[in-house]
Amino acid sequence: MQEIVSIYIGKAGILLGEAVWELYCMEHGILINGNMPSYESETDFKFTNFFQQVRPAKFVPRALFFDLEPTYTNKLRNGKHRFLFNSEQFLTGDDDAANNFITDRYNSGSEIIDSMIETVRNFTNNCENVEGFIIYHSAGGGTGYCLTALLMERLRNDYPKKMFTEFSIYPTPIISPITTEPFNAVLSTLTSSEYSDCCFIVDNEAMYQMCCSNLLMKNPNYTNLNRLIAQTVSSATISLRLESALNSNLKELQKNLVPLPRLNFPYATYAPVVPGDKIYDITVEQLTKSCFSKENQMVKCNPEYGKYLGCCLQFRGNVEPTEINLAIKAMREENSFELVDWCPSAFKVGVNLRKPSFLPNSDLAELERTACVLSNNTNIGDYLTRLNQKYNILESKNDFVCWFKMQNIEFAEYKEAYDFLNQLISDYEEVDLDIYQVD
Ligand SMILES: Nc1nc2c(ncn2[C@@H]2O[C@H](COP(=O)(O)OP(=O)(O)OP(=O)(O)O)[C@@H](O)[C@H]2O)c(=O)[nH]1
Ligand SMILES: [Mg+2]
Repeated sequence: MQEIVSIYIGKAGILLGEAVWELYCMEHGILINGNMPSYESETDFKFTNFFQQVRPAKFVPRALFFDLEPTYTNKLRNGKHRFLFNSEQFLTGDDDAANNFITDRYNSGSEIIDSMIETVRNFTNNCENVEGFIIYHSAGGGTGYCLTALLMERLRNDYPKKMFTEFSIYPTPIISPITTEPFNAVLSTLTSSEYSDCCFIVDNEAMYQMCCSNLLMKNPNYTNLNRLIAQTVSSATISLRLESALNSNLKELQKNLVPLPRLNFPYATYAPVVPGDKIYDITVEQLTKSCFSKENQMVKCNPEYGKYLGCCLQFRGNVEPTEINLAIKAMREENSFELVDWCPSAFKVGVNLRKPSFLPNSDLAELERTACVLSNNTNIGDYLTRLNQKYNILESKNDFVCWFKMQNIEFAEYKEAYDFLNQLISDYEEVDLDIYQVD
């Protein structure tokens, strides 16, 4: 058994975690108290890499929740999933970093970090052979950025052979008015490059627009966003939780998506995103096409540009392999996607025949088949350039810079992260132009 431990940090991480585990439980026939009524008839027990079996038909998520303050962990512990988790899976301080990286790092974060490491250690001691960690957090939040950075630095050191995957939620002023978030997001990108094998960017702006345009919501809230992200995360991880010929573990996922270690920022596209009240049937060809359309991307990047360094198309539900072959052939004939020349095997396809599950009162139409593309495409450079521009606008506003400059060391760190971001953008550009040099 190769266990995968999920870690949720800060408010966004924890609230997303709640939506993700609600969906995982439904998918594996586990009730909100951890009991599995269909235990006797279950045939595929691979999911126990995500759920610890504590009694024959009772399961506990392999998940940990960390925050500097207790509001959101308390919400989860006292909410409808209170019997799903144990108290050892939560650790909080009693502070809030108010989106301030420096306060976090040097005060509350450094106080709690040793206890976090001990919590992870105790948890992994109950596992046979942990394959790796999946870490969920916001890149813009003080805790989401800083505590994650501290934790990853320490875990990388303590678990050098394990895989580290992230789902990192990037900020947008449309839903969060906190002006310093692009600073934290730039820093977070550097941390992900240093410590993560594979960091999926989740852009809140793209998620918000998907809720408005595809799901016809007027004012989507975080619950709506999280439920949509959870659906995508579930498709991205289904091959890890059930027997699968494609991406059956974190190592293979990373190998398929990150052929060059520095360029480790893939994103996901999920389809179809259509409202729950719609009666909808979709052909495999339409489904495949929607998986490569801008409207369904978790990060807005122009799909007409860019080359794939890696691309995994994962179908779920009632899908025939012959239909898939025809759909891919049609796409190839349209010449609508381009792979980097040096990696012609970068396009992979997987199918999981189980019908996809949907959360109760799902915003999404409950369909017989869905698909998800995980891709590392040079067009992520568009998004990183926009992040860079946000950083520049912020930097040009003197108020913040004065404040940061007073803290010499920290400003140097911001500068290093900013330079790194520019390098990353130009690396992706060079791959696109086929002039990238591997060092
Ligand atoms: N998708 C999603 N984004 C969220 C959610 N909550 C907050 N965010 C985003 O996360 C960023 C703020 O980070 P939080 O996670 O709220 O804060 P934190 O990590 O707890 O850090 P502190 O500032 O120290 O409290 C902003 O960009 C928010 O838009 C959520 O439930 N879902
Ligand atoms: Mg917080």
